[in-house]
Amino acid sequence: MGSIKEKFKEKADIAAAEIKDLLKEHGTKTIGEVTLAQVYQGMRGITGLVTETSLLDAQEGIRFRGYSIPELQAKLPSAIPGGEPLPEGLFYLMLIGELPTVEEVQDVTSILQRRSHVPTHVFQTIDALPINTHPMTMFVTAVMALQTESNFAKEYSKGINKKDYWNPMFDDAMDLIARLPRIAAYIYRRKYRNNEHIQPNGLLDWAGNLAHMMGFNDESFKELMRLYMTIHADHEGGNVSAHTTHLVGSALSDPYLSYAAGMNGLAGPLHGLANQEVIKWIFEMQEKLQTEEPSAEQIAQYVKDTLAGGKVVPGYGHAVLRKTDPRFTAQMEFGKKHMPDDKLVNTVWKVYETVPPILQSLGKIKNPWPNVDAHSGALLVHYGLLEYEFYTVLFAVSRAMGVLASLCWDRALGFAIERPKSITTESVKLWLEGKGEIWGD
Ligand code: CMX
Repeated sequence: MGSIKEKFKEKADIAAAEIKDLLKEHGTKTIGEVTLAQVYQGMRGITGLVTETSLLDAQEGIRFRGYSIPELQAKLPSAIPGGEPLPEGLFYLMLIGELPTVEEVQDVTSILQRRSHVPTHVFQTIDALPINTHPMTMFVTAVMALQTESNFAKEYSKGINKKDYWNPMFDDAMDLIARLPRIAAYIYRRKYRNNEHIQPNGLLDWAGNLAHMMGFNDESFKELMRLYMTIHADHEGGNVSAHTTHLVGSALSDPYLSYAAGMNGLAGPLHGLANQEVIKWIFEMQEKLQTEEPSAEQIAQYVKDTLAGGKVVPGYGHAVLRKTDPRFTAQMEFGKKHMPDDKLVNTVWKVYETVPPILQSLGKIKNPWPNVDAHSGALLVHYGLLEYEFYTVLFAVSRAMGVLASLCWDRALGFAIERPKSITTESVKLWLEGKGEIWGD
C-alpha cells in the first residue's frame, strides 16, 4: 500500500468514528427549514450534503480544508521558486486534510506519472467520433471508454466486503486523475493540431505535462496551468458537477461512471461551459463593434443588448457567492504579472468595471459580480489557445481532483445512496387546502 493511501485510510477511520459519535449524540438536531419556494427553485440554500474537501463562504469565497486561494499560493509547494502552487499539493490537502511537504507532493506527482498509461482503445474511441464533435463530448466519451479499467467494478463483481469499497475506489481515483491530461491533450491535438500528438515528458509535473502534451512549452503557460488546475478543482459539494459525481457514486457506480456523469453537468452553459461562452461573447462584441479595445460605454450598450435578447451575461452571477469570486481575482493577479498590456485581458477588466452596476440595477440578480469563468479564457487566448470550445475540458481535468477526492471520502465514510423526497404540484395544492401531507414516504 502506498503511503498516501495508508495515510488516507488512517484519517478516514478517525473521521468515521467521529461522525458516528456525532450522529449518536446530535443526529436528531434540526439544522434548517425548507420553504416551498426553495423546493421549486433549484433547492437553493438547502443544506443537504456533506463534502469534506472544501467549503464555500458567500462573502469570502472558497476555502479548501480551511485554506483560501491566496493562502494556498503562499503555502503549497511550487514547481519554480515563488511560482504558482502545484495542483498535486491541493489534491493531497483535499484527500488527507493536511498541507503536504515538498516530498509528499513529489510523491503524488510520481504516483500520477506511473499511473498515466491510457489504453489504445480509448484513443480509438476518440478517433471514431466525427471531428466536429464538441471536445467535452469527446472527453466524456473517452472517460466512459476508460471504464474498462475500473478496479472497483471488477472487485464488486467478484464480491467485496463493503468495508473495503474505499480501497479500489481510491485506486480508480488515482488512475483516472493520472490519465486525464493524456486524454485532454489527445483531444486537443486531434481536433486542432492535425492529429499530431506529443508524448508525455516523465520529468514534468501533472499540470506542466498537460501543457507540454498540448504543445504549449512557454514556462509561464505551464504556470498558468498549475494555477488553473488549482483554482478550478473544487467548489464544495452542491454545484452540478460535484453533486452529480457524488449522487451517481452513491449508487456505487465506479469513479469512471460517476465522474463522467458529473462532467456532463459541467458541460452545461450555466456551469463550466460558461468559460467558452465568455470568450465567444467578447469575440462577438469585438466583431460587432469592429474594435479590440471597446470603451466602457460600448461595453455597457453590448451588455444591455445581451440582456434585452433574453440572454445571460456569461461569467457573472453565482448561486452561492455574493462577492467577486477569489478565483477571478487570482487570475486577474496572474494577468497583471504576466500580461498587463494584453488587449483582451484589459477588456475583461473593463467588463468587470462595467457589468456589475448594470446587473445590480435590474434588481433581481442576487450576485452581480464575476465568477471564475469571466477571466480564464482571456489568459488562455494570450498564449495562443484560441479554440474556446476546448476550455471546459481544462476545467474538467482540474475538477477531477476535487470530485474524486470527495468520492474516496464518500466510500471511506460509508455514505448512503442519495434519495431525497420529491413531491407533485397536485400534492402541494392538497396540502395547502389542509387535505394531506406532502412529506414522508
Ligand atoms: N446575466 C443575466 N441574468 C442573470 C445573470 C447573468 N449573469 N445571473 C443571474 N441572472 C438572472 C437569473 O437568470 C434569474 O432570472 P429569472 O428570475 O428571470 O429566472 C435571476 O437573475 C435571479 O438569479 P440568481 O438567483 O441571482 O442566480 P441563480 O442562482 O439562479 O443562477 C447562475 C446562478 C450562475 C446560473 C447565474 O448567475 C447565471 O446564469 N450566470 C451566467 C452563467 C455563468 O456564468 N455560469 C457560471 C457559474 C460558475 C460555474 O459554475 O462555473
